Amino acid sequence: MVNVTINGTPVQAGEDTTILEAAASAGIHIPTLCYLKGLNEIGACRVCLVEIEGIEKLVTACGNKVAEGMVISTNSPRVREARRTNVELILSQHDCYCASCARSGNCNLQSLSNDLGILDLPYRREMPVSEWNKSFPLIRDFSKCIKCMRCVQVCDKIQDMNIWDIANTGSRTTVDVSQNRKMEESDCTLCGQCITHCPVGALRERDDTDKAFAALADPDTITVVQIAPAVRAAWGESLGLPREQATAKRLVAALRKIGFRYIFDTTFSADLTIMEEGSEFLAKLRNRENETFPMFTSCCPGWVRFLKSQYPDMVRQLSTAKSPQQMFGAITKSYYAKLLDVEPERICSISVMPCLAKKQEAALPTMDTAGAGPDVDIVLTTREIDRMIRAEDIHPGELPEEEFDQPLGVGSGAGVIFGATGGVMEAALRSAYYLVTGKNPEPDAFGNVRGMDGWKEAAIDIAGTTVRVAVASGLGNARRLVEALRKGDVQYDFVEIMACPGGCSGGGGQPIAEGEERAGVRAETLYGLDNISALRFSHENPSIVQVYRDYLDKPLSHRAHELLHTAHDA
Ligand code: HC1
Ligand code: SF4
Repeated sequence: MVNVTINGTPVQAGEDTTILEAAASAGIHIPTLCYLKGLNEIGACRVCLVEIEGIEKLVTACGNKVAEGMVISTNSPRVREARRTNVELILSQHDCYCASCARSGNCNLQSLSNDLGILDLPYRREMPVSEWNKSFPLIRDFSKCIKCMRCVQVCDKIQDMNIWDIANTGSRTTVDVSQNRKMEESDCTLCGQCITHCPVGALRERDDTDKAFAALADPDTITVVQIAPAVRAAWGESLGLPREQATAKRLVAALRKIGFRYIFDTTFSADLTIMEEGSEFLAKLRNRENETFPMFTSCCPGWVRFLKSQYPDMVRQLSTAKSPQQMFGAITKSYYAKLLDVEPERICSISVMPCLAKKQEAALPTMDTAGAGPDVDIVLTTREIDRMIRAEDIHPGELPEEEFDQPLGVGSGAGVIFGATGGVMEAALRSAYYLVTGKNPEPDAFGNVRGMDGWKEAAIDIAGTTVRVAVASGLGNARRLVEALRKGDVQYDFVEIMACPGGCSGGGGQPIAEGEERAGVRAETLYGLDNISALRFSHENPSIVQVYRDYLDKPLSHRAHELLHTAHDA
């Protein structure tokens, strides 16, 4: 332990502690902009400058450690002036049109410059202008980039994709796609982690809310919405709703108020995925000698994109089951169009997802199974649906909860936990156990694949057969796992991978909580919902039983193959 004084207060801190952490431990807040604990501690923005007695130069609090006897000031006149000047210099190269920025009201730079009372911009310079293909699901606005390097670090260190790099020099320095490529030529997985870690509005998703409003305004169009599992754990965050109020049913009420006609639950088709993928896995196990293991889950389109570009020879190990989003779209434009007795062309199928890669997945040419255009016409992120709610001046906290429509609005707790890392595996094992033994396991029997660890493994006994499973989230972890498989260091039968750390609950389309990782808290909400659900098994979902009885026949049937499976090689 070392003893220091911060702003006149004696503080004890461990030897390896940064000044920033030592101050925080004493309740003294030092503003930061580029800092991300453990990931970006490079002091690029120079906002966390502090003064140390006896040292002439101001130093960054994030990049310097405490030492015995240090006398530190975080708010001396020199510090205040330098901090202010540094923020003014950052603003000099930043497009400050806050009113038209996706991050307005949720921007670290905006609040910082407000807090510092910066009311003039003394150092304005020309904004860099660069071309960007705005039809790509991920958009960079160079004029808003503050070169904090967070996107570079997240993409390199967490996702191991190295898509971003520093470009140009001097005052023209910026961050751009590495190796002089266009974004659409890169291997970007569209995980969106660079967006959720950007402190300003330099990165965002393509906005598709105008398409949704256009569908709502067309009297001939029937809008059918599906809400993804992880959205229910996060949608209220950026609307200021407490967790208890931000329920799925209150989101249903808000969407109905916007004017969406039928509102369903992706947990229904998560259950359908379990039936198909679980049956596929069991069929592979029965034919073990002729199959390649492990089988990989295929519901995360960021992971599917990753595998296609990084390990194309392993794409055939993906389950052929489509993701719940796409199964839902295919069922909507076939079975549900029949139930409504309308032409599928009249249906606009809209999904609300915690994810950007889902926008690209929905646009794949193979995802037009019903022959009525894309099975999912519009994909909106959680952030976009929140924006639509705000645009309509709806205050969900004032609305009573409303039920999902039927029959595609019923999902089990097993479907709900799809939104957390390990959830797909756990849900699949619950039903696989039933399909093999004819009996339900304890609903929590496979809970050992829960938790936020990036790479988890378990050996599960199903009627005397040991099934080796693994679960990874975050693409850096996915790469380590795949490399270990290829080297023969590990052997698994079934592997779940989600591109985003923590799974969909930490998805790149979720509300942005500056500097905070919310995936774990959101996952707890999902496990809580599963725990209190009257329905814990996908195979017991009455709507699933109905859709097989009336339309699909049985898992892996001819029609199920046509609608619910794909080769993933588009
Ligand atoms: Fe996900 Fe999925 S869980 S991919 O993480 O399999 O996006 O929430 O909707 O499709 O169900 C996302 C979440 C989501 C699909 C399901
Ligand atoms: Fe990297 Fe993901 Fe951002 Fe693409 S979306 S640049 S893979 S962090």
